[in-house]
Amino acid sequence: MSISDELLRGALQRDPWALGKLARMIDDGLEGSDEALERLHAMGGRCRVVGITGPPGAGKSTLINNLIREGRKRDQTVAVLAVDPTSPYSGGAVLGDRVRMQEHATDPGVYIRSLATRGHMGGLSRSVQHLITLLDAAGFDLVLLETVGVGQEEVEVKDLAQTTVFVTVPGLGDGIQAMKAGVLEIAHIYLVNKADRPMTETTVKDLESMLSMSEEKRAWHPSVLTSIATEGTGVQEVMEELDRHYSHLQASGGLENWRRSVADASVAEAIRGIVEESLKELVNGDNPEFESDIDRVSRKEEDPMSVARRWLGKLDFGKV
Ligand SMILES: Nc1nc2c(ncn2[C@@H]2O[C@H](COP(=O)(O)OP(=O)(O)O)[C@@H](O)[C@H]2O)c(=O)[nH]1
Ligand SMILES: [Mg+2]
Repeated sequence: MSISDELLRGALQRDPWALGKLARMIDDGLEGSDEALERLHAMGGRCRVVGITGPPGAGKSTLINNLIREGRKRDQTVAVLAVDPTSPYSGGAVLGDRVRMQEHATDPGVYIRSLATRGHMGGLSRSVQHLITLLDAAGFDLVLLETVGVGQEEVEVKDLAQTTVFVTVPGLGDGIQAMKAGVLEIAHIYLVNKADRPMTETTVKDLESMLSMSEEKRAWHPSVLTSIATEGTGVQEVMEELDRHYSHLQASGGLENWRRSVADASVAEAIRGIVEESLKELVNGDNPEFESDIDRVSRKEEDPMSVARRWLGKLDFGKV
């Protein structure tokens, strides 16, 4: 099966079924996906991408549910990509969560997709890049990326966002541990959710002093906000801070830098994909010359690096 114009048209009209199907086809690298991505790439360039990251249970999905509502109030179309195995969108959470999300299930201005952390042909980051290209072309104003923020792949995914919100809860614990581990050095907004719990003020102060200790002189000073996502308290302020950061990006040239760094990552990812494809063909291809080189390496007559270099010179990447 190849990607049809009809499917592409459906996706561009934000039909959830068409979006889901096209996303899967692109993910599987089906015939026509390169061409589809080429067309989609040219159509986009306007959407805002916001990363929501933080430890499991901090309230990211609940916050996102509220941000969707705020976005819709402002007449924005909103898409959510949840890279979180415990995300309620995937049905992995308690019933109550899923019911809450139902609120947006029939709204044509909202699209929610859950991504497993494994099983993407070219890795998670490439899948998310392609999905953002698709959602951007389809005219979504706001794309919210939910990640738990652990592991290299997720850090790469986080870098696809223009603004990152780090969600934590009172009492430090996991959140600060994650930051100490260096996984989450740079968020633009820090949010202490579950502010209905004790220790909220202490946590805010701790975060603020941690941020002020960071030696680097940055043009953007991250603020620490609080929220009670289950009640919708503080969500408006998060939305306003998101706007403030976006204006800052526009004024400081940060948006251009972001576009360039995403382009950089996408091209690198695409090159990696092409090389991997060629390699797969070679290894599966029963190529006697390749097999004999493998034999030579196994007999220690030649080293792997020299053989690899020779083959890289020989491969016809243009064919992939
Ligand atoms: N007390 C309280 N519970 C909250 C708040 N926000 C979310 N929760 C609850 O915390 C749990 C985890 O929330 P969820 O949004 O799934 O967290 P995620 O794993 O970060 O996406 C759920 O049971 C929510 O109802 C809050 O502000 N206060
Ligand atoms: Mg979640």
